Amino acid sequence: MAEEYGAKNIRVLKGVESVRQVPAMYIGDTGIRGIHHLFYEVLDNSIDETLTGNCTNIKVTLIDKNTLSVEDNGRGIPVDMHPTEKRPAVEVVLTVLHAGGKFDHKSYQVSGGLHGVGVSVVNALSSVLEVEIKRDGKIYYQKYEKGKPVTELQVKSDTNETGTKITFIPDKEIFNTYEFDPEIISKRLRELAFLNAGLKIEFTDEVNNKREIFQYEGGIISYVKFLNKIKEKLHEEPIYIKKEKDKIIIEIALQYNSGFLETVFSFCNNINNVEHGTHYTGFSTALTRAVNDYIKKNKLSEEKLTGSDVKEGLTAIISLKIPEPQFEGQTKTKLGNSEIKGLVDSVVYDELVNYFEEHPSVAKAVVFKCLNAAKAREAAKKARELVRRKGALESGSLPGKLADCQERDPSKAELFIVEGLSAGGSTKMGRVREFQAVLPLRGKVLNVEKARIDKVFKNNEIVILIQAIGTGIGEEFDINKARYHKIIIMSDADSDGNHISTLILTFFYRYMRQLIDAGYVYKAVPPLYKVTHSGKSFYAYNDKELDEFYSKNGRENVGIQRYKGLGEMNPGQLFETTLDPERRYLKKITIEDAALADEMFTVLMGEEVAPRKKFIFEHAKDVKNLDV
Ligand code: 0RA
Repeated sequence: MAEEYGAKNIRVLKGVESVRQVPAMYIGDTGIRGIHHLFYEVLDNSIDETLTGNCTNIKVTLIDKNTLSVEDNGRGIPVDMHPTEKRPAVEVVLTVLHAGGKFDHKSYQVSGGLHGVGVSVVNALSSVLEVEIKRDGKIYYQKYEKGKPVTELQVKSDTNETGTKITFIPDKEIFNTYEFDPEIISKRLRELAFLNAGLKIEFTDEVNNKREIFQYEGGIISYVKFLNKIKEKLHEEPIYIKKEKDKIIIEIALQYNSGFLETVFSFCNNINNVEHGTHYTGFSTALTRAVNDYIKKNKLSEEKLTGSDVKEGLTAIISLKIPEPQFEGQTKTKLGNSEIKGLVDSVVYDELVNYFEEHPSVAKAVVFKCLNAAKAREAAKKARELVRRKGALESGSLPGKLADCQERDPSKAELFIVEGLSAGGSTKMGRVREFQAVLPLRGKVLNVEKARIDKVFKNNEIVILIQAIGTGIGEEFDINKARYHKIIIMSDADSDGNHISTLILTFFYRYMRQLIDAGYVYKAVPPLYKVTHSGKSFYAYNDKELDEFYSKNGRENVGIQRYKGLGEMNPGQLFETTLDPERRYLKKITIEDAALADEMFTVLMGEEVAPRKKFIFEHAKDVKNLDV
């Protein structure tokens, strides 16, 4: 008996050690992504209880910057003795890699990619993990450190509830970043609430004293409405499709808006498939065929629409549940199951043909919109050829306005996009020429909202920007040709500055989104004040920093210089505060930041009056500096 116990323990230790030796193999990396991966992993288990109809409520609490807890009201991890392991089942689940079989209770697997590695991996990579289980009338508790139990499974008290609560701290010996980001957590929770209609998710952020509750009875229909909230819709209600076949559940919601952008998110088993996959391809072919058939049948045009024509202004969520998904691609989230393409294609085609028959006014509005897109496509092709003939999109030819750096390795090179020629001048003088390039842009660039892609290509400042970045655009876009891996937007905190940075972000969001996805786009954060006190001076980057200074030193004999614009700083100051990698603040632009810029743009520059007023009202603080 003793020997058996020993052998089993060695197996556990080996498991824990191998995870701790090569953590990246299990969770991708050991930075900010890695610790959030731990969170996703724990959360996946609770979501799985939801998928099997056993859980209605999930509570996530950020207890301090390093400590997160996830609680569900599911069945609770089993606590009975494992027949062969001779330990409580929960201990097996939490210590044995891929516990598998009976204890791998997942109905819709997420393995195959980086997901689904199991909670034992989270345990191995946490300095502390505590589990609390409500089951069989009792509350059980056990504590682990670095994947090893440090207490027995103990009964704490009685209860008539069921559920599991896991609290963990990522191990500082493993991770080089270990602070959770409430925005990343919140985004994922909202997404999961949309994807699982009715599920209630509460997020309590005790660090910032905030609470959010996500619950959407409409599920992905609500998601589409949310994404189209401030857009002008072509039809009031999203089109909704739901079909189940051979344990595969297909759920799709779509709605057109009057814009030009495709916003289609694909999911499989609640995982966002950023590179899409066979479900998206099936959907895309079905949509194209259904629209083309409708045009032909009703003799509306001779034109044959392409896949991109029918996706202009389309907002859609594709969400599939598949028992055994295969994931591939760079991000290991591209759905690969080949049988899914045909299945989704036939379901979507049948449903859309019916829908168009029953809703002729919607069908006509969609067809009209798609035919317009086809015309624009032809125009864009001509415009792009014109630009190419000018040599602008070819690599090798660089714009004269660009003060390039000497560094040729893109991962070490930075590009500062600076508003206005005078700030551009100081930046050129203050920069480190070895690896920092400067591109000054003139005042107002162009209104990307009203301009279709053909107009965008004709704008000189935009062409220069594309040239400098080096990736090309549209079908020719190639992220590997990016000349800089840090593209830093530097603008004043006034109305013109905000305008130009919103505009550039909107442009990136719509036409070069991969730059944002790759994490190449940043915003420089120049200081707001220079504070001088007792012969020393320092910079305050926001009002909070200034207040903190006041509360330590009082307000007597303090000199304050408020910077209104970058132009007020001399090249030396600009270097110290905004350019020097050792001292500057940079904000990495996420896709959400860019989407917000796009939203601002749509509302502030677009034509719809009512949402514009509403938006300005709701975001009065954020937009006070924009000229409207
Ligand atoms: C194994 C088996 C069963 C449930 C679970 C694990 C389970 C794990 C986690 C992790 C977080 N929350 C969870 N909830 C449940 C099935 C139990 C049964 O059949 O009663």
